[in-house]
Amino acid sequence: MFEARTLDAATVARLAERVDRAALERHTIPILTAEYPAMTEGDAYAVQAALQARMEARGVRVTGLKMGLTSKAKMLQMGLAASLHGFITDHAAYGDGAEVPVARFIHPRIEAEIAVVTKHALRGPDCSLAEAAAAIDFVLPAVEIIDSRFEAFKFDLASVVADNTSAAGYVLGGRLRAASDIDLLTEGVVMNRNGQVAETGAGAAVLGNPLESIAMLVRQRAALGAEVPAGTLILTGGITAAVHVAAGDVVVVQYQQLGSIRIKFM
Ligand code: OOG
Ligand code: MG
Repeated sequence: MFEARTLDAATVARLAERVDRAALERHTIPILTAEYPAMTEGDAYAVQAALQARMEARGVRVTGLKMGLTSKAKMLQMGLAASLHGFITDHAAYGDGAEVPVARFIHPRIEAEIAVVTKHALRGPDCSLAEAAAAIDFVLPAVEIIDSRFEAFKFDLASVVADNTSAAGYVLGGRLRAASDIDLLTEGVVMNRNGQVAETGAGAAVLGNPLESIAMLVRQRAALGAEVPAGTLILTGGITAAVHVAAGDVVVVQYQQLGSIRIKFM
């Protein structure tokens, strides 16, 4: 699924450090393919894993997994037509009503997503939509905060995978629902910023069905020799294009049946 790796272990470690430092120091860096044009997606997931190890070594806790570039709106916005995955952490995990300092980020954007928590492990290169559906414990709404470490929020696939798919934080809220109580395809979302509708969409924007995003995550993890354990929080990807946020912005994301999430950026 991912092209073979071309970078040696020392280079992988150096690129992980470069991305990590940019996030910690909140400054942008050139895309990694500027220096390593032949870098593959396989290399990029190795850098992402090295980045995760660095973060965990200083006490950051991985709280789940995320899919990205799963909707046409996001693919068009970023100019990339392939879905990818990364990890999310407790570093900037917030609840409904949170006041989020924008100084924690470089040039943050937000995305309205449907999230799930699994009750069974999922594994294998052939994971189906039905298997994904059967593994869901409950569904909940999530707003992801993304923040590219790359200049002008522009990147190619290998660079953004290495940068942990721009993951920077997330806000959970709304209400938990059994998957059987929700039609994930028609679940509507309205993103308001400062009292104005910024984006609207429905669950089917995510790969035709957010469950397909979960199945694809499992297949991608399988290609890397990993599974998705029971109890994993999964963000299935932005339904609409991402929206810029700045200090003073108040965002309210309303979901049809999953409740709403309010965030104030400070
Ligand atoms: C990459 C991450 C995209 C999503 O939900 O589509 C993503 C990016 O656009 O910076 O998280
Ligand atoms: Mg996202």
